[in-house]
Amino acid sequence: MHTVVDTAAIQALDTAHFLHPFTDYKDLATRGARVITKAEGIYIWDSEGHRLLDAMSGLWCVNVGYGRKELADAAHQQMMTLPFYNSFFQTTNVPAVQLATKLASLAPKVGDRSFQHVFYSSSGSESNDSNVRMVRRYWDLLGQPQRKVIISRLNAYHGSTMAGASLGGMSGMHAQGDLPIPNITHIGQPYYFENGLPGESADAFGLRAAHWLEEKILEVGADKVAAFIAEPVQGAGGVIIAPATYWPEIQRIVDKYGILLISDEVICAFGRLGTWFGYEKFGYKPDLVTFAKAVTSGYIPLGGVLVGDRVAKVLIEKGGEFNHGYTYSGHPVACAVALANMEIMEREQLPQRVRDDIGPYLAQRFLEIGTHPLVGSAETCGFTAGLVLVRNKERLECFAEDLSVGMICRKHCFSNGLIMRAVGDRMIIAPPLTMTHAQIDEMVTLILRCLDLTYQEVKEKGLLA
Ligand code: PXG
Repeated sequence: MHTVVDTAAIQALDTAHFLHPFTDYKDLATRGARVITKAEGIYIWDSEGHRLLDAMSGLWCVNVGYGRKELADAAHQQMMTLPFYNSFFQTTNVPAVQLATKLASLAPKVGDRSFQHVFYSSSGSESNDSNVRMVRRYWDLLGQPQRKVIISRLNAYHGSTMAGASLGGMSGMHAQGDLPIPNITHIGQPYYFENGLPGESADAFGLRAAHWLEEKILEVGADKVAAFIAEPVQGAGGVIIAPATYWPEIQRIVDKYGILLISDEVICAFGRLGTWFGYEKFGYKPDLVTFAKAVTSGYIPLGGVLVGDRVAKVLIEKGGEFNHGYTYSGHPVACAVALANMEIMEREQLPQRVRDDIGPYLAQRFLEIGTHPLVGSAETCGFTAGLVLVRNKERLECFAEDLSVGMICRKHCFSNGLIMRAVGDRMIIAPPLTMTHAQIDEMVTLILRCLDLTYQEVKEKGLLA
């Protein structure tokens, strides 16, 4: 299907009527938005006919790739059967029940903890708002209403609603929103490249970073802490992968103080790390698991929380109404698409494929990327990866932030048919899990070309050291 679009006309209407998320409106109005018109497999096309390899899966969403007829068919069929009904007043619908059952069967049991229940929303942000509400309800029901404080991490991303942005550790978001809301506090992130001390091993750093949690618990007062929330791998923060020692020590600490552990897997669930869920990869035991994005491969909005037995048991057995929920909680069309998406992932064994085949292959190709003169560190975890642009490779010296070298690199990526995200000077990818080896090679060739072009540009500008 060829889509003909009058780019200038759409751009003018875009500027006139559409306020985009996270956008400098004045700046966008001067250049006009890139109009994306169609997608197939791992590629997207803009209205000028340029094809781009989408190494970000939309925005960490399209794990099964674009153009899956099965997902469209599932939506069509469900819309013709029951396009909507709410699940408030003691009603339910078949796809919502089936999906909750499916997710409960996919989420691995860890130790004595399993996930038998799902609370639905339509996004990651809403799901984390639900987490705040649910965690507080849990402690209230247990007669410990003073346990209100949720500890999170700096540079975490947990969404953009008032609670989501508060849980997140993005200083720019806090500054604009008078955030965080009360009873949310942050510790440092386990980012070895930036926070490791000279001579300190990654493992020693991982333990030190985990101990920040214990220090914060003691500072707040152990009886006031309700939960700790973290992403298995920090996605929007720049694909920050904690050292191996981090998660076991975090688990020891949350167990010691009896606080709930929330694993925000909006990015890491559904095969991204080579497992169905991120906690599985690192072997920790969350009480609540946030999901969204790839649950439908982004084809339709859906989010939610896997509620572990510890929390579900209290909510159910103690009774009383939980005064929280959304019009679209358990939306039948979204759940039907998610079920079809799970079927594709299971049939094509996408998590296993990431673990045993394309993940290791990407890791191998990233070793090569790591040797590039502009790259200070290059790491992968499953099928996501991050690299740091540095002005001096030997001394691992970073560029000044205001030079925005990451944006220079991103500009070259766009011009060369590659979608790669810049988080400061970290360049990151999270491609569809359907990529072939040949497509990984094609992506790596593009990445290397864009790194070369960036290197040349910063060299010419005299920015290297
Ligand atoms: N938690 C995590 C871990 C996320 O990555 C959210 C919650 C919020 O989800 P919603 O559906 O409300 O957007 C996210 C979203 C980026 C980027 O630039 C990442 C996200 C959203 C927007 C941009 O990498 N992640």
